[in-house]
Amino acid sequence: GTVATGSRIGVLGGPGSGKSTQCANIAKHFGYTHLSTGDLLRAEVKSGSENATMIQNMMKEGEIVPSEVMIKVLQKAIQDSKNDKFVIDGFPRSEENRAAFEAVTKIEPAFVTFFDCPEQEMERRILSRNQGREDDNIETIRKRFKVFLESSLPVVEYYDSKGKVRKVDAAKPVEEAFRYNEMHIIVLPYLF
Ligand code: UP5
Repeated sequence: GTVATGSRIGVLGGPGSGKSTQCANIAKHFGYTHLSTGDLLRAEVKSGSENATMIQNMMKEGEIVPSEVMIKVLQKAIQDSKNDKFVIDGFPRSEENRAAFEAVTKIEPAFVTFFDCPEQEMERRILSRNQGREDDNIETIRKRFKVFLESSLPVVEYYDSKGKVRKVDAAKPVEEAFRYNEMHIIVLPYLF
């Protein structure tokens, strides 16, 4: 692989912390491509590709789909976007995800925005979302929280040890949480 240029921003945070909402804002205001890993997987399920059933079953259980599957899906979306500025929403979800993605693509995010939100608020948001997602039931939500704490938080800790984490108070209303992001993108345009 080659080391591509451009801005890469990773967005991590628990289920319902507001990642997708804010990534859509960032994309719209700053010309980034929003790579929603959850949406990409839901599109795979719909398309009925060879991995569709496996992905669907894993998402129903709140489990992390294998790195090689997710990386292929992401690489395709990156190529299709024809943009070198992108926000990666909701990936990597485990240290294994992260190491595999960096090894395969040579892409490391310039910085990572961490959406910090109390579990109670995340649960409230997901339960009031009502978009028919198969994983938006209380049982699966609890599993998603567990996976987040056990597997995804260590990724945030890893990036934090490299001084790359920008923490957002994601419990704030949408507009306020966005202004915090905006400031960091303007002030810290890490390009590499
Ligand atoms: N809302 C948003 N911001 C708000 C705010 N500031 N105040 C009040 N309300 C706010 O928001 C959730 C809801 O809250 C919405 O109704 C919104 O209007 C409101 P959203 O922006 O969707 O939050 P987000 O953090 O994106 O929540 P989501 O539930 O989508 O996050 P998950 O990380 O759980 O879901 P995702 O779709 O990324 O992944 C689903 C599954 O796919 C995973 O569980 C896993 O099984 C699989 N997956 C992988 O295996 N690997 C991957 O790399 C990615 C996904």
